[in-house]
Amino acid sequence: MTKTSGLRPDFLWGGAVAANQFEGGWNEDRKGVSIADVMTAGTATEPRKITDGIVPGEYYPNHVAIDFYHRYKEDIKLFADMGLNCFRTSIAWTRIFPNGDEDEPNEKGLEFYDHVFDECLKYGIKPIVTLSHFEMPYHLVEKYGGWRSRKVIDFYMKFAETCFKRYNGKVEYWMTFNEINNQITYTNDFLVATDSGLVFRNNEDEKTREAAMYQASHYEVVASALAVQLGHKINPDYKIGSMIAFIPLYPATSKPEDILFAEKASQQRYWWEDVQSNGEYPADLEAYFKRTGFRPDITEEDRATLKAGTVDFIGFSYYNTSTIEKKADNPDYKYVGDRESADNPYVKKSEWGWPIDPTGLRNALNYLTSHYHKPLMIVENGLGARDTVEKDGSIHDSYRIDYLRAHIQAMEDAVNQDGVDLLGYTPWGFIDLVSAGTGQMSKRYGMIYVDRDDEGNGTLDRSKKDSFYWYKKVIQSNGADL
Ligand code: P53
Repeated sequence: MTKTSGLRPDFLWGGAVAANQFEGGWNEDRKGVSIADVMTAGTATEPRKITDGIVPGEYYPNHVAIDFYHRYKEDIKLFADMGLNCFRTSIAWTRIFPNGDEDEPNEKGLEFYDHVFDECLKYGIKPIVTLSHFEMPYHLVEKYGGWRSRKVIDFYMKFAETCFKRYNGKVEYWMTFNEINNQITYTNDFLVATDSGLVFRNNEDEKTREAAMYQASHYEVVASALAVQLGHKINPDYKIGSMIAFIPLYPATSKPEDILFAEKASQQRYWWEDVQSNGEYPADLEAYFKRTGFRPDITEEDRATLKAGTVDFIGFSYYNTSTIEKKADNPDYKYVGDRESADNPYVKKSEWGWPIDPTGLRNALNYLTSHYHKPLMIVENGLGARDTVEKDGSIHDSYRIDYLRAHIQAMEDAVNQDGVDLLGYTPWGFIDLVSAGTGQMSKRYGMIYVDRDDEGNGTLDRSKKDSFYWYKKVIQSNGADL
């Protein structure tokens, strides 16, 4: 008998990217400027700048990215060669509505995704589409303050409706917002700008940022719930999911306060999923709003919308765990992100400081299943690492294979031993692309190499790394041959 992985026979094996990090063609065929288009390049320690519009002389790595816009045919052929049966990408909002508040969509932008999806389907690759992945129109940021404004719900809905109708018959799986919960770290300029178009240029204090984050988040979960309902009306077979950045939070010690803190911090980090999956705000957040006097604009009608628009599945990214500590100056058990973190001596870290913890993925799958009881999809996972190209052009990325193998094994354990209902696995940046967090090319996740460096030099030629051949074999065996 041949070995089987225990994964469902129709398991979705793919790879994931986002339009702004890999398409390029940033101002072609009437595409508008997105929030990602005004971000410069940074490093592991130096943050990307968010400039006030496009500033001449600055380098914006997402403008050309890896030029998928002009190379999609050859690229999709490579994806097919790898054996993918699905491909997760996003639709650049600014290709469809360049400013975000137009009445009519841009036909050229719509055509581009027709071509991309048709090309995928030709090879039996199912597109899995995120509507909003860090690329809201910059015009909406400037004119409306991003998702601070309720009006943005209508603009988003117009975009969603246009996509749901146009790609009916081509796309079955959708996600409404990418990593909607990154903004819990509202102290970080990048994370609130990419999630919600919140830009703070006047050194706003933490309270102001926090209030803006909760308001923006509320409008987003309402928009998500409306999109779920509308999508199902347009095509009852659509599977529409949420997408959160899942980072299991470990207590630094067994001190009771640390254990409680891990729980309280998870509540703060994951309430978006409670709303999108369960259709209502969790008790601890309602209590927090009361206690602190935050009063987001949440109407009774909004609450009914949330209840009626719960998601069909949960998409999530998993890269690492985080270990946190209840510090003495944190009586309110507040969790923002980095500043509560503690060292974990039991896990190694990547060059960019991200802990490497495959067991954490099994933990994530268990947590999500026991909290929400919905089918799950791992829509991002991977290792950002520097690669060396040998004289003969080969790339021996055994570190990446080791990372992916251990994580796939953990996910199979979760399915076989824990009964998790898992739809698919799409490792992040399976073709090298621009890092979101740093804007670098050198932080590579790919199994396909792209010849481009952090300054924008290189031929943009594609080549296969060792991991390409390895992953192909994994897919062919439906995960049995790791
Ligand atoms: P990069 C923060 C925390 C977790 C995931 O990230 C994150 C971020 C933002 O940096 O982003 C997701 O490129 C995101 C992708 C991103 C990927 O993880 O910073 O959905 O767009 O590229 C990896 O190494």
